[in-house]
Amino acid sequence: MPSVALPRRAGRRTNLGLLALLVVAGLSGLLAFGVGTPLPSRVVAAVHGAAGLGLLLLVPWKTVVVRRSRARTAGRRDPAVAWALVGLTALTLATGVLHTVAGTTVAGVGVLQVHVAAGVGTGLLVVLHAVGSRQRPRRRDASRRALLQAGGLAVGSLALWGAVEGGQRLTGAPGGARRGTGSHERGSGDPAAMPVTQWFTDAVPEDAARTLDLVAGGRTTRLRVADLDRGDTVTAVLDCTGGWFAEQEWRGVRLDRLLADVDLPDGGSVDVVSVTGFRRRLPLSDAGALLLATHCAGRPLSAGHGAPVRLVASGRRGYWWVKWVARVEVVDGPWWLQPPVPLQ
Ligand SMILES: Nc1nc2c(c(=O)[nH]1)N[C@H]1C(S)=C(S)[C@@H](COP(=O)(O)O)O[C@H]1N2
Ligand SMILES: [Mo]
Repeated sequence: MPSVALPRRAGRRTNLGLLALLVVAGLSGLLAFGVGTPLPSRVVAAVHGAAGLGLLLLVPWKTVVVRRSRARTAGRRDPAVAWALVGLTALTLATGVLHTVAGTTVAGVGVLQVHVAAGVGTGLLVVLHAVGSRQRPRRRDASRRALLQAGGLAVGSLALWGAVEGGQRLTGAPGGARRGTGSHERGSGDPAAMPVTQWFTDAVPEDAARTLDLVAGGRTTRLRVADLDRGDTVTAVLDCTGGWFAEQEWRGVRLDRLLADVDLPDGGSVDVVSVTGFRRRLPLSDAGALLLATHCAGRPLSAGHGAPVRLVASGRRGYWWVKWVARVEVVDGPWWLQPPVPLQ
């Protein structure tokens, strides 16, 4: 019987290894929504992929652990949570890999949306499952041997991730051309081919604003959208957390130019608010890198892409790029005083 060949401690270590990988995968997955600049997003995506794939390395051991504990605790513990956890973990992993190799949608379903939902569910079940089998930390968990095993698991996970990524590049699979964030290219230089994407809380409005209210120092100035095309251009990558990206040339007015005549509070922020109510707050210190765009690739924005004016926030993920902007308001408060992702 295989259980004889597996010492007790190995069972405990398998579980700890799985827990560690799940925690790292969950945290790096959350973090992936927050980073948009090349190096940090590459590191976070690599750690996320490796932690997920690393779970596969422990499947043979976990199988033995489960068999043994079933024999020991037969009928005493409700296995429903455990099996739901297996199912959701498998779904999360499968959709993660599917997104990597196949792209953003399969049969009309957003693969990454399913991945995120299944991942959140997995996180909840991990908590339930771990509470049911709570363990105290033990001296031996930090023994030389345990640390070597943990290091081996980390190296093995990264190697598996490297093999998947390298394999895609060698075979010319679409996943080989992904950006560091893990996103697939969709419609660079061709806005018509770029997806129209809303955050799960929002929809394309029937009527977009014709004017933009600039609120600063207690005064509101109503600007005509036509006056916002001042010829400032920036080439920037829109990278949606739904798993696609596109590079475009955007044209409009840089936010620091728009605010040139305004008294700006030290350490203040700017609220960029859509007609739909969708909003993001950004630090004023970024104003030189932010653009209110009326044009994309030399043509006026389409309704779906935010006409008549949208925010272009280079280096930030897509949900910062507020579309259908109706109000720009300078505020004293810090930018981080808001939900980390849009909730309205
Ligand atoms: N008002 C508003 N702006 C928004 C969104 C939204 O739902 N509402 N979605 C954001 C997200 S998540 C992305 S990825 C980009 C998508 O821009 P696109 O539709 O022009 O490709 O718009 C951002 N701006
Ligand atoms: Mo997005």
